[in-house]
Amino acid sequence: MSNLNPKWFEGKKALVLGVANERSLAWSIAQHLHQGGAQLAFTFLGDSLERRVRPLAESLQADLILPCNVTDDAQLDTLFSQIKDKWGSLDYLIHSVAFANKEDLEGRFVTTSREGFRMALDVSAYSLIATAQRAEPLMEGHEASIITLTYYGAKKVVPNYNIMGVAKAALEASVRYLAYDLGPKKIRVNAISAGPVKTLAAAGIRNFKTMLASSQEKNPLHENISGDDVGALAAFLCSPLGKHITGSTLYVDSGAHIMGG
Ligand code: IMJ
Repeated sequence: MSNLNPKWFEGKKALVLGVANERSLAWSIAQHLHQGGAQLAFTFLGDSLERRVRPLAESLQADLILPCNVTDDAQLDTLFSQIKDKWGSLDYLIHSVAFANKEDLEGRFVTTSREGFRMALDVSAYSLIATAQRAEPLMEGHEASIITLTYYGAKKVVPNYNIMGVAKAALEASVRYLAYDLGPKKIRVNAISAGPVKTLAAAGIRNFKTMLASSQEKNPLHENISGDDVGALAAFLCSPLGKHITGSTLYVDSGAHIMGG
């Protein structure tokens, strides 16, 4: 793994939401921040993810490993009060959380239920607002950076992405409004739109292997991306090199998003 200045994140504190296993994009970002000297906190949802996340977090000497269901305001309050008690401040928030019901990620979008819409938008989009509003008082005066993960299905139709496309569109718009509100406090907010990577979020998706092959064939670089590419961009955005970038959705997709026919 290559990084920027190896000392850029010394004394910086990062909260990482959304590590599920060693393939998670959030994990690649955490590794890059750790390599630059950042101290880390991780969250997990439920016992089975705790068993996966804890050893990973400990391997980077994480200061905090805490439970967090992003749909529960009380759990979010507890999370941020524990961050405040331990660190007193926060420099980076990595939001890499999404969920839609399985039945809403296949078949026809037109059949999406009210509850399926509510669930996908709550977990995948509102959670950025909910975490940003609690991070704000800890980030003030820290040239802080908030990063979330998105996907091209927010912009154009990707078969089966369905309600997640709508949730990611809401997420990308939220990035702009949050960037506007938090800008005066020097808190930057950006989204990374990653090309397809075989993570847990992609497991079980029909024809994902075929999709990876065709995306490689069609993108300008003829290469798929890796988690490490996402970690590198996140490190850039958190570093002083990214100090005037806010409200943006940046693509790490080997140029796939520029293609028309
Ligand atoms: C997900 C669904 C359909 C097509 C997809 C994806 N493509 C890609 C993804 C082409 C790349 C992965 N992705 C970008 C996501 O945001 C996935 C989110 C997701 C995945 C699941 C799977 C298991 C489940 N709910 C989920 N909710 C969100 O039950």
